Amino acid sequence: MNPANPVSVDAEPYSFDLVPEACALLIIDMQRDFLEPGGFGEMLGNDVSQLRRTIEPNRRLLSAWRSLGLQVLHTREGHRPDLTDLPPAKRVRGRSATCIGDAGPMGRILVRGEAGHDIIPELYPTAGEPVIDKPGKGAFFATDLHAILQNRGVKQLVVTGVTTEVCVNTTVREANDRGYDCLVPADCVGSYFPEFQEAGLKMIKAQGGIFGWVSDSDRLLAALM
Ligand code: TIU
Repeated sequence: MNPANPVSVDAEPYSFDLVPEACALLIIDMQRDFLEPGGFGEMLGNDVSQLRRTIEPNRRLLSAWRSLGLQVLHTREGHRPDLTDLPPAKRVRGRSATCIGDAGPMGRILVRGEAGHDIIPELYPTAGEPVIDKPGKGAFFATDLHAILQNRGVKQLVVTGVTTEVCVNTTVREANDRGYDCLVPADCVGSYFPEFQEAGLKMIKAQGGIFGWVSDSDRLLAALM
């Protein structure tokens, strides 16, 4: 593969011309707090086992990106230990018995530096892969993600991670408005709700790809490798 030449990825609503050197893999919030019991996802009343099917396809994609020497970035949703960046509205939303910042089995929920806030071991970042700590759902809000992507010549994003209709969709919409082409591999994103998984992907690719493209890891890897 020549990194400067586009490769055509079979996708909906039509094929995606991926330019490897300008296309980063952006893995959203594959944190223990969302994928393991006792974290934020479970605190919100969700069955976290729903998301675990995304781990293996993400691991394959990450391994391919690394072996090709392409760019990888990771994000983590969470807050400062003093919670000064946590909007009061976000803290009390859901009226659950435990809130962001409270102690849980994996440390304080959704707080930076705690075990639950960190990325799952299967997809752990390596040196040179930026980790973007974000206080909101979108990865561009109150972060330096856009600057890092611009400085590195990134124009396209393969967006994976959790959850499809929340942080993945919010980030794809933010990226689209900033001029990035986004491709979402369906098996590499997950929702606690099957109907939101389906709708979340449809919303991206409808209307001629209003926010981007949808494909899957097999089709993406077949084009790249
Ligand atoms: N609750 C839910 O589905 N998601 C989040 O709160 N954050 C992310 O999607 N990362």
